[in-house]
Amino acid sequence: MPLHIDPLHIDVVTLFPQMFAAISECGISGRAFARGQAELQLWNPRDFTTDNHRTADDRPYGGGPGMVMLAEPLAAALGAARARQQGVGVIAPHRVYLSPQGRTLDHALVMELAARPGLILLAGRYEGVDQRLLDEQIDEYISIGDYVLSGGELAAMVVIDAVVRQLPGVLGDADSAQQDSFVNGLLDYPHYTRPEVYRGVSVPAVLMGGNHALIQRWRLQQSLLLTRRYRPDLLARRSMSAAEISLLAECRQDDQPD
Ligand code: 9D3
Repeated sequence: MPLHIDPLHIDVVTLFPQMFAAISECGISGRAFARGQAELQLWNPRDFTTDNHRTADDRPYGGGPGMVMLAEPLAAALGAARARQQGVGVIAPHRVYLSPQGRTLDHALVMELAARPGLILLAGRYEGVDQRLLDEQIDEYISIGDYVLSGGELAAMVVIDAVVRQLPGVLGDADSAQQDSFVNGLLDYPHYTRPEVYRGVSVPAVLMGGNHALIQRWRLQQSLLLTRRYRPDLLARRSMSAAEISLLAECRQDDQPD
């Protein structure tokens, strides 16, 4: 076992650095940052303004609603982030702008990001960012789905949470990332814990029997049935083994999970 693995270096440029306490101080990602498996640095473009009002945005040329983030404070903040990464040995950090126009985040993209030595994430506010800054400084645009957020921060946190849990050593053997749903291309099976009977509803008998081969078979069958019902698109993108086909065929109509 290696004594220490290079941390993933993450820098975020944001007008709301306080929001990132949600991932830096809590849960699995919080523990990964505390252990030094990943490193998070936050840069506020307002700290790189030069006027008395610390102006970070202005009205759009051509008119229209809302405000646009100024290129210069963002360029200065991104430059500080890049210099910081180069100082820890990341020669060319991957620069991401969180944007509704971006490539939609999925497991494959999460794994691509987790394999990089360093990430710089730019979270926008208002209507967006001056296009010249994006053209000059950004490698990839990423969206987290087709709905409107108030800014890029929550999207950046989604990306960071999903990426950090894939880093080697972040999850214990028990809930290894290999067992996560979407790794095998299926939805998760249902889970049960005490009590054995809750409001008159029993835990499925197979889970109480202690036959681990049978339990494994039941769980895979539940995953297949749930995926067929709720996410047939996932099944279509994935090849099926003979064993899986027969597990699905076993309960064509009845015995379906909710
Ligand atoms: C409602 C305003 N929109 C049309 C005029 C443009 C718009 C600007 C800024 C829409 C959203 C945002 C803020 N969103 C993000 O920064 C964002 C986002 C999102 O809204 N949905 C999904 N993924 C992402 S990543 C960044």
